[in-house]
Amino acid sequence: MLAHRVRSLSEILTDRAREAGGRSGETISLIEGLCGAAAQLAQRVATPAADGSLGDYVGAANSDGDHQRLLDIVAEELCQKAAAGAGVGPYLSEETDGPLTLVRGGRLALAIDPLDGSSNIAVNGVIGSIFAIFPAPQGADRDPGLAFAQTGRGVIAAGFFMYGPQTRLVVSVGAGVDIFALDPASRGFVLMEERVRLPGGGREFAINAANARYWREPVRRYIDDCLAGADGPRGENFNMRWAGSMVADVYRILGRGGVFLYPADVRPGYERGRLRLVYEALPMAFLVEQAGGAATDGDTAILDLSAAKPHQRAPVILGDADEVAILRSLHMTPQDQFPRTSRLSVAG
Ligand code: AHM
Ligand code: MG
Repeated sequence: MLAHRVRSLSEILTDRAREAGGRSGETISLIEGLCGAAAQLAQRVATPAADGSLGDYVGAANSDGDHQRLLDIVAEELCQKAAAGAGVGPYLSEETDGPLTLVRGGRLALAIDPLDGSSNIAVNGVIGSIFAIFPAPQGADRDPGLAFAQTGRGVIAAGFFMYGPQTRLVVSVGAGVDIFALDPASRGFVLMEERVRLPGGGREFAINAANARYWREPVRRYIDDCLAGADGPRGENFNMRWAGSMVADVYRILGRGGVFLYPADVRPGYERGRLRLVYEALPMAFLVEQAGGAATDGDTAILDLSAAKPHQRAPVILGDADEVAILRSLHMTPQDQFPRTSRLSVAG
């Protein structure tokens, strides 16, 4: 009998890309390059620095006005180097002022949040790197921003690394979602779970409830109904989780369902929520759709959105398709005609 041979990340992704009907070689090389960067980053995160300072601010503000921490800069250098090594043309990162051209004539464009959840660094919480790969359109050498003005339907592949108890990669090249874990000894990523599907029926929501007083009515109503639990219109108890790190929340949702929300609210600057469309919302929406879930900004499917500005924000509601449909229906309801309960809104 033939011994069972473990398939490598590249073999699995090659099969998936064939299934998705896309060109695969360059995309898979880029994902492998990012795996190398993530392995180095994971090692850096796991190693106590002599000065204990990975979460320290280093002064400069990034594109969004957030002050950069040392690990933000380390992550950006590793990711940008990996992208250039894989021949990426247009490159956009949370840490760059705008789109760059790394390699002229590069056929792939990379959008990346090199270090997501940076407020978790100092508390040894889960952090991650989120990426989306697009085709570089014609004229991208002259204007790399063109690559990131496509809607999410242009995404060829997306994924995120999660630096938690284990370092994991959640990735899709357009034919389902697979999860890999980093083996620190070999520095290789081994398959953990293939063709991940949201189980459906999740009864867990993730939202920063400290912002409750700023929420608009649709979100307030949805969360009120969840909080009312078995005594309320939903007739079931809900649980709440908020990791402060989108990678950890989305990872949990891929495993056991539920919804994640970072909605628009009435605070100045939060009219389109907090998360960035191109390198946070689009890749997560791509993964969640590939796993059978849904993602909306309240009106439009996230993957149908395109960015007018590279660092544009988008309200994000993603997870179980049924729950996302309830939230969308609440958003579509004129405020003066609000249904008494969200259950009524589902029923019609
Ligand atoms: P970052 O890229 O600056 O770390 O911001 C994104 C993070 C997400 O991971 C997380 O869901 C959200 O910000 C948390 O925001 P808040 O601190 O408002 O709860
Ligand atoms: Mg981020």
